[in-house]
Amino acid sequence: MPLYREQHLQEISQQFRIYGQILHAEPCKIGHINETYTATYDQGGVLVRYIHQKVNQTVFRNPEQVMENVMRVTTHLQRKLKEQGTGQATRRAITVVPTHDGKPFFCDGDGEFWRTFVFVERVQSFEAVQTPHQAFEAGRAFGEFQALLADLPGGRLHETIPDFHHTRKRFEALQRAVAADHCNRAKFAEKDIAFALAQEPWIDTLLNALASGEVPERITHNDTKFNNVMLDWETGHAMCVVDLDTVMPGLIHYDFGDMVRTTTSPTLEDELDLNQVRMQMPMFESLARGYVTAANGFLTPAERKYLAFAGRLVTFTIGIRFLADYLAGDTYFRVHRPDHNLDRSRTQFKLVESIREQEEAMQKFVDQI
Ligand code: GN1
Ligand code: MG
Repeated sequence: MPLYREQHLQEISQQFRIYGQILHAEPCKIGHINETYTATYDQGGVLVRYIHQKVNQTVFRNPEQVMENVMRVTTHLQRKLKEQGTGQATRRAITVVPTHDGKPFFCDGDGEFWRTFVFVERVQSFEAVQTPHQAFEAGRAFGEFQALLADLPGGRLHETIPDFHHTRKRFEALQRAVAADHCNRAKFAEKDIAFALAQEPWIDTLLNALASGEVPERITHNDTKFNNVMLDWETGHAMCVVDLDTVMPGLIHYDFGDMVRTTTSPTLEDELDLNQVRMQMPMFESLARGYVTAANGFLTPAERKYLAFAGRLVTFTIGIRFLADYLAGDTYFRVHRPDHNLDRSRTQFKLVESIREQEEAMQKFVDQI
C-alpha cells in the first residue's frame, strides 16, 4: 500500500473505539466492490487485528441505511447466539466496532464512508470449493443465518440495492447496454449476448412465484458467494458468514442459487478454460443437504420445489450483470485484466448450461432430503 494510504488509514483508525496503537495495515484483495484492509494493533503488548473497510458509494447509494441493517442484523445474531449458549460469539457473527461517538461508521473529509469490524481469527475463506464437506458447511452456514434472522424484530430491512436480484430488470439493463454499446465491445460478445437473450422465456419464474404468493419474502443474505463463508482452520466448520451489506428482504432462492453458482464448479468464477466449468453433483448434494437441514424449520414445499432451478437463475442473473458491465466499460465490478467481465460472464453461462442438463436430477435429490 502506498505510504500516503497507510497514513490515511492511521487517521481513520483513530476514529473508532479501538484501544492501542496501529502497527500496520494491508489491503485485502477479496471482493469486487468495497476496499478492505486488515490492520494490526498493539493492545497492551498483544497483537489484535481489525478490519477497516471503505464502502463503495457508487454501488451502495445509502451507506447509512446499509449500516442500520448491519447493526440490526449483527446485534440480533449476537444476542441469539449468546442465548443459545454458543461460545465465541465474536467468531460466530461479525461485530461492528463503533466510533468514539457511538456511530457504526465514520465519514472522512473526502466524503468517504468507513466502518470497522472485529477481525475473526483462525478462520479462512476460499475462492473455490475443495471438498464436498466444504459445500455442506456453506449450505449449513447460510441456512442457519436465514433461520436466525427469521424472527428479527422491527420493521422491514432497507433494500440497500433495490431490485438486486430482479432478473427481469437485470435483463432489461443488459438489453440497454447492448443497444448503447458504449465501448464498441458488443462485436466481441455476439455469441454471449445471443445466448443471454435467448434465455428470456424462463427468467420471470421466481418473480411470478413471489407475485402470486407461492413463495414468501424472507430476510436473506443475497451475496452467498463461497468466499463469504469463514471456515475454522482446524475443524473446517463454518464459523460465520461475512459481507452483510446486501442482507435485506429477498427470496431464499437467491441465497441458495448463489451457493450453487459458487460451490459446485471446481473452477473460479473467471475460469478461462470453459471445459473445466461444470456443476458437480457430489458438491451439489452436500450443499443441498447442509442447507436444507439447517433451513428445514421454515422452508415450505413451494420453496423447496425451486431450489435446483435457483442455481440456474442466479448464475444466469450474475452472468448477465457481468456481461452488461463488460459492455458498459467495467464501471461496476472491479476488473484485474482486459475482458475480465466478459470472461466472468462466459464462465457463468457455461455453468448455466451444465446446471440445466442436470437440473432434474438435482431437484430429485432435494426432494428426498
Ligand atoms: C460482488 O464484492 P463481492 O465479490 O462480495 C457483487 C455480487 C456478485 C459478486 C460476483 C454488491 O460481490 O452481487 O455476485 O460480486 N456484490 C454486489 O462475484 O454487487
Ligand atoms: Mg459482496
